[in-house]
Amino acid sequence: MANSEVTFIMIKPDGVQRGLIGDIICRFEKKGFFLKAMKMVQVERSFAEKHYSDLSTKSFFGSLVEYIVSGPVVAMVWQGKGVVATGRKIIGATNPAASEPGTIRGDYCIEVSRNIIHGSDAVESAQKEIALWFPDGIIDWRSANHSWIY
Ligand code: FUP
Repeated sequence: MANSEVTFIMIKPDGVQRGLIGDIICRFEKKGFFLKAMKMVQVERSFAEKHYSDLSTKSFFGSLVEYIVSGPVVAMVWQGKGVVATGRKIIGATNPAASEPGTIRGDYCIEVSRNIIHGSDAVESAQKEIALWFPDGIIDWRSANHSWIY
């Protein structure tokens, strides 16, 4: 079913330290997406390297991994119709200099290396990332709001 699409969203260490967790959750929730899973965790270097394995040849890979392991992150699974693409729109462009005001990155950050949040870029990568971050699976629940959103 289209409205069962899921994406992986991570609030990075700077987003956690700056007290932006509530605001970020609020934006996804008010849109009509459902929070399916959430945990706060500080990951090991090898885990961060696995999450960002597609970027391992990039010059910024080392500093990106340093950044992700520097403090706790909030890992979440959000569900809803088109949540992967719409989630990316809510987040804004990778480089905050190019993110529109009104997006999370457009409103709250300046540097690409401190861009506070991650969102899966495709349905397939979302599946991969959810399996990596939530290896024990997630609770299968359906919000009572479902019939009001759809
Ligand atoms: P995104 O999908 O928006 O997270 O973007 P990428 O997968 O291309 O990049 C992952 C992360 O690498 C970004 F969120 C921030 C970091 N990055 C840099 O630090 N420098 C760059 O030039 C590009 C990305």
